[in-house]
Amino acid sequence: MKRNLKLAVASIATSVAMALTLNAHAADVPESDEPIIIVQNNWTSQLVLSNVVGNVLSELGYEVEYVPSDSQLQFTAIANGDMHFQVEAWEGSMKSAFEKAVEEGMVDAGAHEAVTREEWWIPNYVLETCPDATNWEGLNACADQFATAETSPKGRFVGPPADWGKNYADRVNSLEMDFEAINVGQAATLWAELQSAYDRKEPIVLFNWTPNFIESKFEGTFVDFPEPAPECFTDAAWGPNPNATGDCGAPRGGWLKKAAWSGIADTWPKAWSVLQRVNFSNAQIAAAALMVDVDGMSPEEAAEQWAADNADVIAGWVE
Ligand code: TMO
Repeated sequence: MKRNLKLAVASIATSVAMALTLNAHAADVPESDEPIIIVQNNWTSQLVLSNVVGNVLSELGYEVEYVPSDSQLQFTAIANGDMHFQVEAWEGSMKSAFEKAVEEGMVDAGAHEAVTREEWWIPNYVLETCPDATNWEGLNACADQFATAETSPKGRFVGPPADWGKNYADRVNSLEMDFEAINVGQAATLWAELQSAYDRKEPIVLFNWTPNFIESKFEGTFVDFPEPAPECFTDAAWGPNPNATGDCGAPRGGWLKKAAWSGIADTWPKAWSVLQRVNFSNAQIAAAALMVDVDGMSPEEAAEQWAADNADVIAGWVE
């Protein structure tokens, strides 16, 4: 482990040094001593990859600070310049807050190649007792199988921490489902609930997303809801319930974007050129989560390991 970390640090340093030699403007970096504030959220791939990006900027000579933020309120802070960069903005849970902040001047710093989904999810053994649970109506038909003392006679949906922006109680109401959404306080509770149900093959439906480490550890399936359209949220007549808005799911092929303060380009031009090139694939994000949630590394250790495994990717950003 120690040795891996040393190699990782050495390899970031080498890629950055090579890039600096190639870059005629390198002597001007950092253009400002003001810290670049990178936002951190409360799920593991984000913590790892924000450290990866921050380490690259530090190696280039920038002052970097990490500041935790709520995944919805962060965008206003970035629009205002109170925070500067977010590596992982997810369409399924953050689209509205993201787009509102863009209207207020936040910069959409581009999409990663990763394609994302955030949705209700079941382990595959659930299909043995609830065969049509791959779609919301089939799942709803077996709602009683998911009942707990807290929710009975309704089924329990194990929902995400409240700050992830999705109000599943509204969706349950709009679709008139026999479920109650019970939010967890932190992501680790989602995985603890899943592990304990999985070990006993008990029915469970919980919030999950991809890319994540889950796909390499558990066999399961997202539950299909009506594909969202803008009218789902504005026109009650749209969707399965003619009397309600919000009667749809999250996108099945969602975007993952970077968000930036508009002042980065002028304050730290070289950093801006790097941040614009940062681009993660599904496999790279899943690997980042796995190092923490399965291998038990800290996000900081995982960032070093990730950088060692992806030195060529990082070299492409700092060119
Ligand atoms: C924002 N998240 C990936 C945890 O759904």
